[in-house]
Amino acid sequence: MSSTILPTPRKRALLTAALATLALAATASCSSSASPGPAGAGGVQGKKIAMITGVKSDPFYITMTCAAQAEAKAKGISFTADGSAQWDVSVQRPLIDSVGASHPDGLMISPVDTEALTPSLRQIQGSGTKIALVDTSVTDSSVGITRISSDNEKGGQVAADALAKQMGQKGSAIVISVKPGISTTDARIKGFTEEMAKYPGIKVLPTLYDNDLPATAASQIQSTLAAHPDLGGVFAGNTNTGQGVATGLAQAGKQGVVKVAAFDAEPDEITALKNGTLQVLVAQDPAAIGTEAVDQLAAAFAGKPVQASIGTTMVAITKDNLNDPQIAKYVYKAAC
Ligand code: T6T
Repeated sequence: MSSTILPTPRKRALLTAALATLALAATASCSSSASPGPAGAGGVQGKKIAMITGVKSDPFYITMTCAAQAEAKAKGISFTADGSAQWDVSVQRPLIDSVGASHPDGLMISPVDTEALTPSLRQIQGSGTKIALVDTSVTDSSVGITRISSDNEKGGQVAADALAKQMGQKGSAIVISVKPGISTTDARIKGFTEEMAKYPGIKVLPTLYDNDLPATAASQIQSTLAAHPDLGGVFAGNTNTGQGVATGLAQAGKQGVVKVAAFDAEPDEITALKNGTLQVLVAQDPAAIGTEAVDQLAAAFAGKPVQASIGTTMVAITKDNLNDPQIAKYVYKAAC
């Protein structure tokens, strides 16, 4: 099987999987701020962008931050980045409020909830800061001058088709994700469950939520195996869930027996793909999300047109295409 790129006008493409293996290593830590580089084009030099990610230590957001930082430097824009210690409104809100009080020219943010943080974001926007919603978003469409993310519902559909194939279109499957109320992972679950309905031989069990804690996902997998010995497949909704599911299956001695499609492609997931604990990774392009967000904010600073919505590429990675350079570039970094 060979992977095929589906070219689309807006970099929204989904590569279907083939099979290969790639060794990937993460490198030294990513600095969380950068002073401007050479004079930026478009009169944006000296502008300030602050970034707040969903979880600071998450390689998805590290990869996004590294790219945003580089793009800001190239444009002569000051850049600072921070993120929650964990996926929690009560942790992210103080970060948002303190960044808001500094009145940056632009704020790139991945809100950890579609509703709870909207009042803070409205207040920041009202005081003149331009907001780019990156990866996750909020229900209130008046928040943000641009929204940049993967097509998460499509990613869930691809995970369903890939997992059904791995399972031989029969048996029980379960979705484990972070928590309800996250725009991205909710869309993945929607896409996955709707697509899986096309496979009558597969029974999808009720979704479990791990609060983005790998240890919780590991124990949930083991208790699911105890209750459903016929469990044949798992859809893991993001990096930490993919990590935890891999750990839980290894602890239960079920690597490769229970098939897994997981979102994202951080180093531990790549390791699990290589050792056969995970079978398919739906990788996003967080670097493109970060770069596009800086570009859109820079356009806004310069009074140029801004694209309200940008979809970025996703890639289905398996053991057989991991050596393909066109695929390898989508593996996330654990540091810049
Ligand atoms: O899957 C990504 C991101 O797209 C999602 O919104 C939250 O989880 C991740 O950050 C990976 O942990």
